[in-house]
Amino acid sequence: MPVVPAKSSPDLLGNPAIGQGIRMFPHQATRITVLSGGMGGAKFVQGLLHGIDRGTLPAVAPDAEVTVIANTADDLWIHGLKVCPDLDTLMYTLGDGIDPERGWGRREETWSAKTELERYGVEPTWFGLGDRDIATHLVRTQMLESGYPLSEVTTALCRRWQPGVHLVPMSDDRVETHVAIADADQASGKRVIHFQEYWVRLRAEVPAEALVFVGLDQTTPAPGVLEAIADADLVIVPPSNPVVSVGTILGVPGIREALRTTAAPVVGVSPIVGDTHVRGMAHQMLTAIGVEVTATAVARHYGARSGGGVLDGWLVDESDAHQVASVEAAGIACAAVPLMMIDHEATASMAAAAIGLVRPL
Ligand code: FO1
Repeated sequence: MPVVPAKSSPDLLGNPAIGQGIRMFPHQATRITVLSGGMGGAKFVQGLLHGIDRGTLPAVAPDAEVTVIANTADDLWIHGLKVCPDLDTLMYTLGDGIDPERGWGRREETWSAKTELERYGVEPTWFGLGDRDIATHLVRTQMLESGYPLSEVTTALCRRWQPGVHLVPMSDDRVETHVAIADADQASGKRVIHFQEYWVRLRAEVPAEALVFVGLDQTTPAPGVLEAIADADLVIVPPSNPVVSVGTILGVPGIREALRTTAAPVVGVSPIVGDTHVRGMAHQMLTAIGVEVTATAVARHYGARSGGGVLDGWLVDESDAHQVASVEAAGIACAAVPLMMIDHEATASMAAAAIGLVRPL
Protein backbone atom coordinates (compact mmCIF):
# COMPACT_ATOMS: atom_id res chain seq x y z
CA MET A 1 0.00 0.00 0.00
CA PRO A 2 1.87 3.11 -1.14
CA VAL A 3 2.23 5.66 1.61
CA VAL A 4 0.09 8.55 0.54
CA PRO A 5 1.99 11.70 1.44
CA ALA A 6 0.02 13.85 3.80
CA LYS A 7 -1.44 16.81 1.98
CA SER A 8 1.10 19.58 2.48
CA SER A 9 -0.58 22.04 4.75
CA PRO A 10 -1.34 25.14 2.67
CA ASP A 11 0.29 27.41 5.25
CA LEU A 12 3.67 25.71 4.78
CA LEU A 13 3.44 26.40 1.07
CA GLY A 14 2.08 29.88 1.70
CA ASN A 15 5.35 31.04 3.21
CA PRO A 16 7.54 32.85 0.62
CA ALA A 17 10.59 31.41 2.35
CA ILE A 18 9.65 27.94 1.12
CA GLY A 19 11.65 26.86 -1.87
CA GLN A 20 14.61 29.13 -1.07
CA GLY A 21 16.18 26.36 1.02
CA ILE A 22 15.31 28.36 4.12
CA ARG A 23 15.03 26.38 7.36
CA MET A 24 11.61 26.33 9.02
CA PHE A 25 10.31 24.96 12.28
CA PRO A 26 6.74 23.64 11.85
CA HIS A 27 6.37 22.48 15.46
CA GLN A 28 6.35 24.39 18.75
CA ALA A 29 9.78 25.83 19.57
CA THR A 30 10.96 24.88 23.04
CA ARG A 31 14.69 25.66 22.72
CA ILE A 32 15.80 29.10 21.53
CA THR A 33 19.45 30.13 21.30
CA VAL A 34 20.54 33.77 21.06
CA LEU A 35 24.04 35.05 20.13
CA SER A 36 24.52 38.29 22.04
CA GLY A 37 26.80 41.20 22.81
CA GLY A 38 25.98 43.59 25.61
CA MET A 39 23.27 46.22 25.76
CA GLY A 40 21.39 45.67 22.47
CA GLY A 41 21.41 41.92 22.89
CA ALA A 42 20.36 42.13 26.54
CA LYS A 43 17.41 44.37 25.69
CA PHE A 44 16.36 41.99 22.91
CA VAL A 45 16.48 38.96 25.23
CA GLN A 46 14.37 40.84 27.79
CA GLY A 47 11.68 41.34 25.14
CA LEU A 48 12.00 37.73 23.95
CA LEU A 49 11.42 36.44 27.51
CA HIS A 50 8.51 38.86 27.86
CA GLY A 51 6.94 37.45 24.69
CA ILE A 52 7.44 33.86 25.86
CA ASP A 53 5.87 34.64 29.26
CA ARG A 54 2.90 36.39 27.63
CA GLY A 55 2.48 33.66 25.00
CA THR A 56 2.61 36.28 22.21
CA LEU A 57 5.29 34.55 20.12
CA PRO A 58 3.96 32.35 17.30
CA ALA A 59 4.75 28.64 17.67
CA VAL A 60 6.88 29.15 20.77
CA ALA A 61 6.00 26.99 23.77
CA PRO A 62 5.19 28.86 27.01
CA ASP A 63 7.94 26.88 28.73
CA ALA A 64 10.50 27.51 25.99
CA GLU A 65 14.06 27.71 27.32
CA VAL A 66 16.53 30.33 26.14
CA THR A 67 20.30 29.91 25.95
CA VAL A 68 22.34 33.08 25.43
CA ILE A 69 25.83 32.70 23.97
CA ALA A 70 27.67 35.86 24.98
CA ASN A 71 30.60 37.66 23.39
CA THR A 72 33.72 37.73 25.55
CA ALA A 73 36.10 39.65 23.29
CA ASP A 74 35.25 42.92 25.10
CA ASP A 75 36.77 41.38 28.24
CA LEU A 76 39.75 42.98 29.92
CA TRP A 77 42.03 42.63 32.92
CA ILE A 78 42.07 45.85 34.92
CA HIS A 79 43.44 46.53 38.44
CA GLY A 80 44.14 42.80 38.65
CA LEU A 81 40.48 41.91 38.00
CA LYS A 82 38.89 40.10 35.04
CA VAL A 83 36.00 42.21 33.72
CA CYS A 84 33.48 40.65 31.28
CA PRO A 85 31.28 43.55 30.11
CA ASP A 86 28.89 41.65 27.83
CA LEU A 87 28.40 38.73 30.23
CA ASP A 88 27.80 41.19 33.09
CA THR A 89 25.43 43.43 31.11
CA LEU A 90 23.37 40.35 30.21
CA MET A 91 23.48 38.98 33.78
CA TYR A 92 22.64 42.32 35.44
CA THR A 93 19.97 43.28 32.87
CA LEU A 94 18.16 39.93 32.99
CA GLY A 95 18.73 39.66 36.75
CA ASP A 96 17.32 43.16 37.34
CA GLY A 97 20.51 44.67 38.75
CA ILE A 98 21.55 46.82 35.80
CA ASP A 99 21.81 50.61 35.85
CA PRO A 100 19.19 51.39 33.18
CA GLU A 101 20.63 54.77 32.16
CA ARG A 102 24.19 53.55 31.62
CA GLY A 103 23.22 50.15 30.29
CA TRP A 104 26.20 48.66 32.12
CA GLY A 105 27.23 48.18 35.76
CA ARG A 106 24.96 48.18 38.76
CA ARG A 107 22.17 50.55 39.64
CA GLU A 108 22.43 52.40 43.00
CA GLU A 109 26.19 52.17 42.47
CA THR A 110 28.84 54.02 44.48
CA TRP A 111 32.34 54.84 43.26
CA SER A 112 34.51 55.04 46.40
CA ALA A 113 37.09 52.53 45.22
CA LYS A 114 37.31 54.28 41.84
CA THR A 115 37.88 57.63 43.54
CA GLU A 116 40.55 56.17 45.83
CA LEU A 117 42.35 54.61 42.85
CA GLU A 118 42.34 58.01 41.12
CA ARG A 119 43.81 59.61 44.28
CA TYR A 120 46.61 57.07 44.17
CA GLY A 121 47.14 58.12 40.56
CA VAL A 122 46.50 54.56 39.41
CA GLU A 123 45.66 54.24 35.72
CA PRO A 124 43.48 53.63 33.88
CA THR A 125 41.11 56.16 35.37
CA TRP A 126 39.01 56.24 32.17
CA PHE A 127 37.39 52.87 32.95
CA GLY A 128 35.26 53.01 36.10
CA LEU A 129 34.54 50.03 38.32
CA GLY A 130 31.69 50.67 40.74
CA ASP A 131 31.92 49.34 44.31
CA ARG A 132 29.09 46.83 43.84
CA ASP A 133 30.41 45.80 40.42
CA ILE A 134 33.85 45.15 41.91
CA ALA A 135 32.38 42.33 44.01
CA THR A 136 31.41 40.51 40.79
CA HIS A 137 34.92 40.90 39.42
CA LEU A 138 36.49 39.76 42.73
CA VAL A 139 34.37 36.57 42.73
CA ARG A 140 35.11 35.92 39.06
CA THR A 141 38.83 36.56 39.39
CA GLN A 142 39.19 34.37 42.48
CA MET A 143 37.32 31.50 40.78
CA LEU A 144 39.37 31.84 37.57
CA GLU A 145 42.58 31.85 39.59
CA SER A 146 41.36 28.71 41.41
CA GLY A 147 41.11 27.03 38.00
CA TYR A 148 37.40 27.28 37.27
CA PRO A 149 36.66 27.95 33.58
CA LEU A 150 34.76 31.14 32.72
CA SER A 151 31.63 29.12 31.86
CA GLU A 152 31.51 27.64 35.39
CA VAL A 153 32.21 31.05 36.92
CA THR A 154 29.30 32.46 34.90
CA THR A 155 26.99 29.66 36.09
CA ALA A 156 28.02 30.37 39.70
CA LEU A 157 27.41 34.13 39.38
CA CYS A 158 24.03 33.45 37.74
CA ARG A 159 22.94 31.40 40.78
CA ARG A 160 22.60 34.77 42.51
CA TRP A 161 21.21 36.74 39.58
CA GLN A 162 18.76 34.16 38.16
CA PRO A 163 18.71 35.76 34.64
CA GLY A 164 16.02 33.34 33.42
CA VAL A 165 18.29 32.08 30.63
CA HIS A 166 21.25 29.73 30.39
CA LEU A 167 24.09 32.25 30.03
CA VAL A 168 27.22 30.86 28.37
CA PRO A 169 30.41 32.64 27.28
CA MET A 170 31.27 31.96 23.62
CA SER A 171 34.56 30.46 24.85
CA ASP A 172 36.42 29.78 28.10
CA ASP A 173 39.62 30.89 26.41
CA ARG A 174 41.01 34.43 26.68
CA VAL A 175 40.28 36.61 23.65
CA GLU A 176 40.45 40.38 23.31
CA THR A 177 39.47 42.79 20.55
CA HIS A 178 42.20 45.37 19.96
CA VAL A 179 41.90 48.39 17.67
CA ALA A 180 44.63 49.99 15.54
CA ILE A 181 44.35 53.80 15.43
CA ALA A 182 46.50 56.43 13.74
CA ASP A 183 49.40 57.71 15.86
CA ALA A 184 51.87 60.09 14.23
CA ASP A 185 54.34 59.51 17.08
CA GLN A 186 54.77 55.87 16.05
CA ALA A 187 57.14 54.83 13.27
CA SER A 188 54.33 52.71 11.82
CA GLY A 189 51.94 55.67 12.11
CA LYS A 190 49.62 53.42 14.10
CA ARG A 191 49.07 52.32 17.69
CA VAL A 192 47.04 49.32 18.86
CA ILE A 193 44.82 49.75 21.90
CA HIS A 194 42.30 47.56 23.73
CA PHE A 195 38.74 47.84 22.41
CA GLN A 196 37.64 49.29 25.76
CA GLU A 197 40.14 52.13 25.47
CA TYR A 198 38.87 52.84 21.92
CA TRP A 199 35.24 52.78 23.04
CA VAL A 200 35.42 54.27 26.57
CA ARG A 201 38.41 56.65 26.50
CA LEU A 202 38.24 57.70 22.85
CA ARG A 203 34.44 57.31 22.57
CA ALA A 204 35.04 55.71 19.15
CA GLU A 205 35.58 59.24 17.83
CA VAL A 206 38.70 58.37 15.82
CA PRO A 207 38.69 55.96 12.86
CA ALA A 208 39.42 52.33 13.68
CA GLU A 209 42.10 51.61 11.08
CA ALA A 210 42.09 47.85 11.77
CA LEU A 211 40.72 45.34 14.26
CA VAL A 212 42.77 42.57 15.81
CA PHE A 213 40.94 39.75 17.60
CA VAL A 214 43.76 38.57 19.83
CA GLY A 215 43.56 34.81 20.46
CA LEU A 216 40.27 34.31 18.60
CA ASP A 217 41.63 31.74 16.14
CA GLN A 218 42.94 29.63 19.04
CA THR A 219 39.70 29.62 21.01
CA THR A 220 37.35 26.66 21.35
CA PRO A 221 33.61 27.00 22.02
CA ALA A 222 32.73 26.81 25.71
CA PRO A 223 31.01 23.61 26.88
CA GLY A 224 27.41 23.54 25.68
CA VAL A 225 27.81 26.22 23.00
CA LEU A 226 27.80 23.94 19.95
CA GLU A 227 25.02 21.81 21.47
CA ALA A 228 22.92 24.94 22.13
CA ILE A 229 23.14 25.71 18.41
CA ALA A 230 22.74 22.14 17.10
CA ASP A 231 19.81 21.27 19.39
CA ALA A 232 17.96 24.58 19.07
CA ASP A 233 14.52 24.89 17.46
CA LEU A 234 15.37 28.50 16.63
CA VAL A 235 18.56 30.61 16.65
CA ILE A 236 18.29 34.40 16.83
CA VAL A 237 21.01 36.96 16.09
CA PRO A 238 19.82 40.14 17.94
CA PRO A 239 20.80 43.70 16.99
CA SER A 240 24.23 43.43 18.65
CA ASN A 241 27.34 44.83 17.06
CA PRO A 242 27.90 42.73 13.91
CA VAL A 243 31.71 43.01 14.14
CA VAL A 244 32.89 43.10 17.76
CA SER A 245 29.97 41.18 19.31
CA VAL A 246 28.30 38.82 16.79
CA GLY A 247 31.36 38.81 14.54
CA THR A 248 33.60 37.62 17.34
CA ILE A 249 31.15 34.89 18.35
CA LEU A 250 31.06 33.73 14.71
CA GLY A 251 34.87 33.85 14.75
CA VAL A 252 35.20 31.15 17.41
CA PRO A 253 36.28 28.08 15.38
CA GLY A 254 33.31 25.72 15.03
CA ILE A 255 30.50 28.17 15.75
CA ARG A 256 29.91 29.37 12.19
CA GLU A 257 29.89 25.73 10.99
CA ALA A 258 27.39 24.81 13.74
CA LEU A 259 25.10 27.61 12.56
CA ARG A 260 25.39 26.48 8.96
CA THR A 261 24.49 22.88 9.80
CA THR A 262 21.89 23.20 12.56
CA ALA A 263 18.34 22.13 11.66
CA ALA A 264 17.13 25.29 13.41
CA PRO A 265 16.35 28.36 11.34
CA VAL A 266 18.69 31.29 12.05
CA VAL A 267 17.06 34.72 12.03
CA GLY A 268 18.80 38.04 12.54
CA VAL A 269 17.69 41.56 13.48
CA SER A 270 19.47 44.46 11.81
CA PRO A 271 21.53 46.64 14.18
CA ILE A 272 21.64 49.25 11.40
CA VAL A 273 18.62 51.49 10.93
CA GLY A 274 18.61 54.19 8.25
CA ASP A 275 22.32 53.62 7.49
CA THR A 276 23.68 54.03 10.98
CA HIS A 277 23.63 52.20 14.33
CA VAL A 278 20.95 52.81 16.92
CA ARG A 279 23.55 52.90 19.74
CA GLY A 280 27.20 51.94 20.16
CA MET A 281 29.82 51.92 17.47
CA ALA A 282 28.63 49.52 14.75
CA HIS A 283 29.15 52.28 12.15
CA GLN A 284 32.84 52.60 13.01
CA MET A 285 33.38 48.85 13.27
CA LEU A 286 31.69 48.02 9.94
CA THR A 287 33.70 50.77 8.27
CA ALA A 288 36.90 49.33 9.78
CA ILE A 289 36.27 45.99 8.04
CA GLY A 290 35.07 47.54 4.78
CA VAL A 291 31.39 46.62 5.08
CA GLU A 292 28.88 49.23 3.97
CA VAL A 293 26.78 50.58 6.86
CA THR A 294 23.36 49.38 5.68
CA ALA A 295 20.90 46.74 6.86
CA THR A 296 21.39 44.84 3.59
CA ALA A 297 25.18 44.92 3.78
CA VAL A 298 25.14 43.44 7.29
CA ALA A 299 22.79 40.65 6.16
CA ARG A 300 25.11 39.88 3.26
CA HIS A 301 28.08 40.03 5.64
CA TYR A 302 26.51 37.29 7.77
CA GLY A 303 25.55 35.51 4.55
CA ALA A 304 22.57 33.46 3.44
CA ARG A 305 22.64 29.87 4.64
CA SER A 306 21.98 28.76 1.05
CA GLY A 307 25.17 30.60 0.08
CA GLY A 308 27.37 29.17 2.82
CA GLY A 309 26.45 31.86 5.34
CA VAL A 310 24.33 31.57 8.47
CA LEU A 311 21.08 33.48 7.91
CA ASP A 312 17.64 32.17 6.93
CA GLY A 313 15.83 35.37 7.83
CA TRP A 314 16.59 39.05 8.48
CA LEU A 315 14.48 41.83 9.96
CA VAL A 316 15.03 45.39 8.81
CA ASP A 317 13.45 48.52 10.22
CA GLU A 318 10.31 49.86 8.52
CA SER A 319 12.37 52.91 7.45
CA ASP A 320 14.53 50.48 5.42
CA ALA A 321 11.56 48.70 3.79
CA HIS A 322 13.04 49.60 0.38
CA GLN A 323 15.88 47.17 1.17
CA VAL A 324 13.68 44.07 1.64
CA ALA A 325 13.97 43.02 -2.01
CA SER A 326 17.78 43.21 -1.98
CA VAL A 327 17.95 41.07 1.16
CA GLU A 328 15.58 38.52 -0.41
CA ALA A 329 17.72 38.58 -3.56
CA ALA A 330 20.60 37.43 -1.34
CA GLY A 331 18.56 34.31 -0.47
CA ILE A 332 17.44 35.53 2.96
CA ALA A 333 13.77 35.87 3.94
CA CYS A 334 13.14 39.47 4.97
CA ALA A 335 10.52 41.73 6.49
CA ALA A 336 10.47 45.41 7.48
CA VAL A 337 9.05 46.07 10.97
CA PRO A 338 9.62 48.68 13.72
CA LEU A 339 13.01 47.85 15.28
CA MET A 340 13.14 50.40 18.10
CA MET A 341 13.21 48.45 21.38
CA ILE A 342 11.25 51.15 23.23
CA ASP A 343 9.69 48.68 25.66
CA HIS A 344 9.33 44.94 26.19
CA GLU A 345 6.15 44.78 24.09
CA ALA A 346 7.89 46.42 21.12
CA THR A 347 10.83 44.04 21.43
CA ALA A 348 8.52 41.02 21.79
CA SER A 349 6.82 42.11 18.55
CA MET A 350 10.23 42.15 16.85
CA ALA A 351 10.88 38.61 18.11
CA ALA A 352 7.45 37.52 16.84
CA ALA A 353 8.19 39.06 13.43
CA ALA A 354 11.57 37.31 13.30
CA ILE A 355 9.90 33.98 14.06
CA GLY A 356 7.20 34.68 11.51
CA LEU A 357 9.88 34.81 8.81
CA VAL A 358 10.79 31.16 9.32
CA ARG A 359 7.69 29.32 10.43
CA PRO A 360 4.57 28.30 8.58
CA LEU A 361 2.13 31.15 8.13
N1 FO1 B 1 31.58 52.14 29.66
C1 FO1 B 1 31.94 53.46 29.75
O1 FO1 B 1 31.58 54.23 28.85
N2 FO1 B 1 32.68 53.92 30.78
C2 FO1 B 1 33.12 53.11 31.78
O2 FO1 B 1 33.81 53.57 32.69
C3 FO1 B 1 32.72 51.73 31.74
C4 FO1 B 1 33.08 50.84 32.76
C5 FO1 B 1 32.58 49.52 32.72
C6 FO1 B 1 32.83 48.64 33.75
C7 FO1 B 1 32.32 47.34 33.71
C8 FO1 B 1 31.56 46.93 32.63
O3 FO1 B 1 31.04 45.67 32.60
C9 FO1 B 1 31.28 47.80 31.56
C10 FO1 B 1 31.80 49.10 31.60
N3 FO1 B 1 31.54 49.99 30.56
C11 FO1 B 1 31.94 51.30 30.64
C12 FO1 B 1 30.73 49.59 29.39
C13 FO1 B 1 31.52 48.77 28.38
O4 FO1 B 1 32.49 49.49 27.71
C14 FO1 B 1 30.46 48.21 27.42
O5 FO1 B 1 29.61 47.45 28.21
C15 FO1 B 1 30.88 47.23 26.36
O6 FO1 B 1 32.12 46.69 26.54
C16 FO1 B 1 30.76 47.87 25.00
O7 FO1 B 1 29.99 47.05 24.23
